[in-house]
Amino acid sequence: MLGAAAPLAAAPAALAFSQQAANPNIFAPASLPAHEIYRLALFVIAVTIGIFVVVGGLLAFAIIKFRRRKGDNGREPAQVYGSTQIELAWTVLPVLIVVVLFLTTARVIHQVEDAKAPADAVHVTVVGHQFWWEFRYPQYGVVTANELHVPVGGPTYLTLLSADTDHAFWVPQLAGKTDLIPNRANHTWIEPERTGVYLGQCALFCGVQHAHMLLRVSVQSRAAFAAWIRRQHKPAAKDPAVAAGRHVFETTACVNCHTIRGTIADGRFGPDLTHLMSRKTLGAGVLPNTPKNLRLWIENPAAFKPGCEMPAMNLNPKELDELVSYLETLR
Ligand code: HEC
Ligand SMILES: [Cu+2]
Repeated sequence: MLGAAAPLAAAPAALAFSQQAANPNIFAPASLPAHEIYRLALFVIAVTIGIFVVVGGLLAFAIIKFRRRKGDNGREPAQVYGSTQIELAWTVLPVLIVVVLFLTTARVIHQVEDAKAPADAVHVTVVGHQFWWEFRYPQYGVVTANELHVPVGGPTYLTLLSADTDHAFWVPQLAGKTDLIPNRANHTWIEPERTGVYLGQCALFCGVQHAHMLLRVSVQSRAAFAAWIRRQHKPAAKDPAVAAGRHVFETTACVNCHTIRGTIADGRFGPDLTHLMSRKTLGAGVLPNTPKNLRLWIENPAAFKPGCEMPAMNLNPKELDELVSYLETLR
């Protein structure tokens, strides 16, 4: 009963929450490759609108000019065959249009795909999981989940891997879509020009909870990004006041799936929880990260993400309270 009622109770909060960041918009680029893709899209749309107007105009002209009128004798009109000029025109023109579209597209693909990372670029390894995102910063020894932080005004290079099946990384305002494929490393990059939160989504069907595999990218000032990295780099908080909750965590299967740096928990199947409280969301964007939601999530993750890869651990209410108090200290 409780499990079934939980998503309903959580719905209004989740709704208000999704409004905190602007909806992803392919027509509002805020980063380098997204700008190039946007310009190319406008060009292609302009060309195709031109084709539509010419073809539609000729069609309308023919329909109106040669419509049946009163007093027509009802016979078929004279049939005209084989105008070399017209046939040449409607063969050569489309070929030229296709060549132009091909060349402009190839140029943008080359610009995006073959850009070399400058020495000062931030590197992030993105690992797609059913149904969440792992972000590793090898330069800084930082690992987080679902909420990517990057500096404004400089390039961040992303290496895209998958732990299970195919996923796709897509934050429309920052860059085009790039697939994450098992046993293969794909690459993309972003160079955002405005601070803010940009939303994205796994864009390749990867299983039942594919639609709950949201991406949040926080583009921060250089100083704010450096401060975030410093905080994330610290080992997990060790507050003696919540030792009981920590004990519950360390003696439950949580440790096989989750890492909390500085404890025995070093699982990599689920998100790194070392700085869980620095994240605004739980479960790749299904819930705002509040103590109440955290408790509901641990009690029964499937109430919010049916089919997700975290089991309900059947803890009693006391253990749940202690556990949540402990997790709340992981800032
Ligand atoms: C079988 C592996 C497994 C076990 C055991 C497990 N988890 Fe998870 N956990 C996951 C996975 C996978 C996710 C990601 C779910 C998703 O978003 O689809 C997750 C997500 C979470 C999250 C949300 C993190 C975030 O940033 O969104 C929290 C908090 C969490 N688990 C806590 C716990 C606690 C506490 C326990 C022990 C009571 C536990 N987990 C046991 C696999 C596990
Ligand atoms: Cu996915």
